[in-house]
Amino acid sequence: MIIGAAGFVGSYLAAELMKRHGMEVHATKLGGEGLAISNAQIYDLDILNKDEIVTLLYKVRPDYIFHLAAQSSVSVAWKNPQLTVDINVKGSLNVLDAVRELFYKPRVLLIGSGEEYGHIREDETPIKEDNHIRPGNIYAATKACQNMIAAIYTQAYDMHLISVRAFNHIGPQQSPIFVVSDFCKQVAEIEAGKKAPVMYVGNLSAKRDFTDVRDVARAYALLAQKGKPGETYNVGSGRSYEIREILDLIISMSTAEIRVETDPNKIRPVDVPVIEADITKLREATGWEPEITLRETIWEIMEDWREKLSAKQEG
Ligand code: A2R
Repeated sequence: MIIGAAGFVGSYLAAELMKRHGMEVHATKLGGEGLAISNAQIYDLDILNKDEIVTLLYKVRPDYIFHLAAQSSVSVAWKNPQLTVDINVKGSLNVLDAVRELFYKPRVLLIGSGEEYGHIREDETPIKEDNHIRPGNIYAATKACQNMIAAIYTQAYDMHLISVRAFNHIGPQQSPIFVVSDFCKQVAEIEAGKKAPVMYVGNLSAKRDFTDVRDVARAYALLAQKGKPGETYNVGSGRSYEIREILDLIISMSTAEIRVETDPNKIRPVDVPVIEADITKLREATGWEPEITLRETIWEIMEDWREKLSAKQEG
């Protein structure tokens, strides 16, 4: 069962579980959201309502639960901390309490974030799971809280809860509020003549660890099966790139003449200089390695935006 499957990761994870692992997938979405996954059962579920979760779990009786439902935006978390705490802490606790009431013990994968580490010092890079966490925003604090509750519940109630800390993931269909999708969308708009040939960028010197969403989905499927309950695993590529390098790569994939300008709105007040995951623990537990290169992913994201824009023009 995938809880919160209407977001970016959900349909990639569903495809991975069905195709590579032969699993029967049941997926949930919020009432107002649209979601179609072929061969999967879809249910409406609001994780703020624990009784709804209990009823659904008794009906489906999943062996594995992937809990993706979240308020996943750092900027929305600043604007609406109450909602973020409700969904990410109370909602996750509802899921865990519902699982605790079951008569059997499914394996549950809880998705946290590399953001939990907060300001990473240079000597802590690449960062390991047992490093100090110093969450620097409300989103990060809620995910750190989810992680702590999972560790406590695993011990106290002998539950099979596995936590991950996911680093930046990218791929076709991601919202353009995230940097790579934003840059690719801007290039596609310039190519389509919908925008002046100027790219607006934020801080280009930050280094981040990017992984293709399909590689991330593969890691989640493996960790749900092979991860150790009560443990936390980083999911990233283990390598960081400067945003400037990514920008150059994206621009090199276009024949358009593009000028680059800084947009002060895209500069964050505090930005961590380098975020890079140590993925030794994930490798050792599952044998996972990233398979899709940054260049391949970026090319697909560009093509996806080009198609979307030309479909719009034709329509
Ligand atoms: O906020 P919306 O309308 O996009 O819906 C999100 C949904 N969601 C909920 N589901 C059930 N009950 C709720 N009360 C509730 N509130 C929000 O969870 C969205 O469809 C889904 C999460 O998807 P994304 O925000 O696209 O996250 P993504 O990229 O799929 O990442 C999955 C996980 C999240 O835990 C992130 O925090 C983490 O990976 O990085």
